[in-house]
Amino acid sequence: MSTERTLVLVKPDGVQRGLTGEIVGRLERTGLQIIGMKLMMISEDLASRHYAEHTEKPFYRGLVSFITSSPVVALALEGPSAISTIRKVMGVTDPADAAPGSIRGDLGIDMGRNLIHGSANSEDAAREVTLFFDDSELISYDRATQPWIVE
Ligand code: DAT
Ligand code: MG
Repeated sequence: MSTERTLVLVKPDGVQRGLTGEIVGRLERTGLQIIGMKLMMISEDLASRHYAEHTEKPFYRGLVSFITSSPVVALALEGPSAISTIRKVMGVTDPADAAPGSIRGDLGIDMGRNLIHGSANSEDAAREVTLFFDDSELISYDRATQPWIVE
């Protein structure tokens, strides 16, 4: 298990529905460490860079329109296997197929309102953390609980 960083967005639907605390709580309870967190609006420019891989998809316009429509909460999380751990806690893309116990499975019912973004792989994670956070916004700090989380 290598230490990784990953980017999470609580999407506009999560913030509007008052589920930010519920979602961030689930992320924290994994044991991963929050090293960056902020409420922000995503600009068209940031949205197009973040979702560059989807430019040609039929749902692209709706996706950009949705993600720029209202504030998101952006988080950078760090820890062992952070990327796959967050993807597991999120559930698969379509909430209708996402497992019970996952954020999307428990809290969502529609693909276009799936509550959370999490980096898909190490290349995306490195790119996305840099896209959303300046170095000065990421904080490394010791936790007294660390030995109770990682052997
Ligand atoms: P994920 O967010 O699970 O990484 P993705 O990167 O394939 O999924 O797609 C990005 C977002 O685009 C996804 O969270 C919701 C939306 N999306 C994906 N596929 C879609 C589809 N077939 N129809 C509508 N929206 C879709
Ligand atoms: Mg993705």
